[in-house]
Amino acid sequence: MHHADVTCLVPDGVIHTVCMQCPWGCGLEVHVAGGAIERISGNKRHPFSTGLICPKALAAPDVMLHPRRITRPMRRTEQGWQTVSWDDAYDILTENLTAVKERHGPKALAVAIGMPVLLGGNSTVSFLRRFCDIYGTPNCFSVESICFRCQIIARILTLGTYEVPDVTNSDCMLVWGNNPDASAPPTAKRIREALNKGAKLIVIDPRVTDLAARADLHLAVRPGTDTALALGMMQVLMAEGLYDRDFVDRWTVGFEQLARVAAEYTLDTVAGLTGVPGPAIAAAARLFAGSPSACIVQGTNALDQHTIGLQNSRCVAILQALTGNIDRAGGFVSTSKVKLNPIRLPEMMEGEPLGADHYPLFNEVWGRNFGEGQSMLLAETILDEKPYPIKAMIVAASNPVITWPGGRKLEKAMETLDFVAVMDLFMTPTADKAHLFLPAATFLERVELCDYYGTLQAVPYLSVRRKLFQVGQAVSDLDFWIELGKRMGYQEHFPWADATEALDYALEPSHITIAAMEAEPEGGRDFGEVRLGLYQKKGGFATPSGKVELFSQTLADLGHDGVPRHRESPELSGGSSDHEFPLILTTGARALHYLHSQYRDIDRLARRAPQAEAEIHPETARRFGIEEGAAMEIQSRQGSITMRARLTDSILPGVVAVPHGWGEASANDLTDDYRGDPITGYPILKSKACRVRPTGAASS
Ligand SMILES: Nc1nc2c(c(=O)[nH]1)N[C@H]1C(S)=C(S)[C@@H](COP(=O)(O)OP(=O)(O)OC[C@H]3O[C@@H](n4cnc5c(=O)[nH]c(N)nc54)[C@H](O)[C@@H]3O)O[C@H]1N2
Ligand SMILES: Nc1nc2c(c(=O)[nH]1)N[C@H]1C(S)=C(S)[C@@H](COP(=O)(O)OP(=O)(O)OC[C@H]3O[C@@H](n4cnc5c(=O)[nH]c(N)nc54)[C@H](O)[C@@H]3O)O[C@H]1N2
Ligand code: SF4
Ligand SMILES: [Mo]
Repeated sequence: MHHADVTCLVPDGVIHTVCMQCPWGCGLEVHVAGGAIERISGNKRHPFSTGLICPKALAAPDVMLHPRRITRPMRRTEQGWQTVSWDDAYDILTENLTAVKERHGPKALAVAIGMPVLLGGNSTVSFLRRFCDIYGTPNCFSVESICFRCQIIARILTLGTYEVPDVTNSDCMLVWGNNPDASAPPTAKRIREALNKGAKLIVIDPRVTDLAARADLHLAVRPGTDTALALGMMQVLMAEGLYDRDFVDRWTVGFEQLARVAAEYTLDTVAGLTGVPGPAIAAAARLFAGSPSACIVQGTNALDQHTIGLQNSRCVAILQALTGNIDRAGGFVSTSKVKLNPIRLPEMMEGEPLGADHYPLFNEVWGRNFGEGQSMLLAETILDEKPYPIKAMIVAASNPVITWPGGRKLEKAMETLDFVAVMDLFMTPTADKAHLFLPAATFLERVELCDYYGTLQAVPYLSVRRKLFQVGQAVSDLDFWIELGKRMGYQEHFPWADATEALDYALEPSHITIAAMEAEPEGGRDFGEVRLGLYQKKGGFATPSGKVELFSQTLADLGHDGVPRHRESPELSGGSSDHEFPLILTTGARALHYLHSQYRDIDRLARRAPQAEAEIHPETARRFGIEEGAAMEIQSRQGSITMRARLTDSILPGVVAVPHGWGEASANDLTDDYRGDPITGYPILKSKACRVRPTGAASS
């Protein structure tokens, strides 16, 4: 890419926009001088991020202007990649999509999206799905098959809505399977502010994270045993009468069933399962229940990617309810949502997505349809052509060959497809499988409506992402899907000239326009409210029973545990009793400077952590002859990779933590698309069996 291809679209000055270098959407100030970015700073007036900025955001111009960035469409030919015009690219797309639909029906098109599309906000995703609805395919997939959706479903099943922790006002925070200093800086900032005001902190994590080191209590749990730990805490609350009896009596169903199960989880039993000493479990239960307000700050995938993924998250919601910390300041709260015109046209789509039969709750809970297939079925379906053929795929903003468990299988499956288009900034291992490459705009080159702060934290705020630059012929994801709709002949349903017009249509019921938002001095505006005491006002919860469901009839009717129970990961039987694969593998703990497979070639980020490192306790390392800094082979039942060993006593002995997103040593070569959680079909990425040996050592 040549810098001559960069056009600045805004006057010199300070422009407010929303970061997308990771999922949190912090408010940024971009200082533009002489048509270029002079510097970027945090927007102090953005109520979600309050001025925070992290190294990834500072590197945004490096991504935008990266020499390896691709900013023109390309088609694959026998001679290699060849640049084509957008007109040609749309012709190739419409020709292939039309042919696939004629030959195999609309379901034969799969669309897979990653985080950067999800972060376009609900409206960007909805416009993309509107395209799929009209085309007729239900087969939309996203990273939510492995991330976040699981806990949303669990909270809805338990509380009727997705509620979030009100960290700012909390007296006690339980940070569970979450290292926000790496993965969620705005949350880390809020937690530290609450600590400085005197709040208590409990951390449940097999590693001593920075917050764990500061915590009043750190429970170093054996991966995959969190439900047992939670039941142990519940058992203490019940035995000692520490739960909120009034709330439980008036507003919950299933207490007796829960109590019967919890009674089985005595401190001795739980200590045996989890490795956490009984007194620490009791102390955590007492501290959590004894605080005037308390909230659980759950990570967005560490508790989900297990056989008991959904049940782990059910436990989180149940502990909130048992202590009465629902719709209450400092507990769990929800915010009102901005009113948008409906964008989806589900009545036009044909049938249900892959997985709707086996994982009905992943598809829909009580009429609330999530509109996604279970991604872990995709590779298998393509390869086996069962229950029907999938023949074309569009990948937008995702690098599943590296980031999805079973990515190599998907890579093979993609090679068999009639047509693959990938929209990205760079030539990734996934884009390398495409017939057509579509150049995407970075977040500095696109208009979007960021309406998710209420779902991430209790901040009812709307922000607009601004288009500051045009780089080459890069197009924003939203603009692409609108234009593709028109080219496919769906003008009637895509009447908008561009993203701004489409978003203005979406915003109509709220009487807000993108232009009005852009004119706001702080780059966005408040809407609605944090809804405290909602269940009292409404006289109940949005569940079938109208109460918090400690026992879930919906789960029981589908043959699952109505009350959560510990279920061992199929690969681990009682911890380290497996002689062949004696260690526990957890993958994907976040590193501040990277986002999944991204930024490895952004110098200012990569030099902070130039090499992939797997964490292992010195005692465990000694047992297997592993030395600090040496190359170590990690083998699971599915595969093996080699990674440098980092010896640290801040990880539980017997556990190996492998980061994901590294192309040369992909954690997902150790995982597969086995759908470990019977409720959601989530894969197991955090409680697998493995073994290690120094590289070069003879195979055992
Ligand atoms: N810098 C950066 N930020 C990111 C991302 C990134 O790639 N880079 N990714 C973003 C995305 S999409 C997501 S989903 C989030 C993920 O965010 P989180 O899911 O919150 O992931 P982490 O913050 O790494 O915290 C996970 C913690 O869980 C611990 N853990 C592992 N297994 C278990 C277990 O079985 N039980 C318990 N209790 N703890 C366990 C790990 O040791 C780790 O400290 O981060 C987001 N933010
Ligand atoms: N083993 C293991 N695997 C994991 C995890 C784990 O914990 N362990 N975590 C999982 C989780 S939680 C998630 S969310 C997934 C993430 O999986 P992905 O979403 O596949 O993650 P990324 O590597 O960030 O891929 C994003 C791609 O989009 C491109 N891109 C960036 N901005 C834009 C844009 O604006 N438009 C378009 N079209 N492209 C853009 C980037 O160049 C990059 O290639 O990874 C999962 N993989
Ligand atoms: S934490 Fe950093 S990368 Fe993530 S949105 Fe905020 S500033 Fe951007
Ligand atoms: Mo994620």
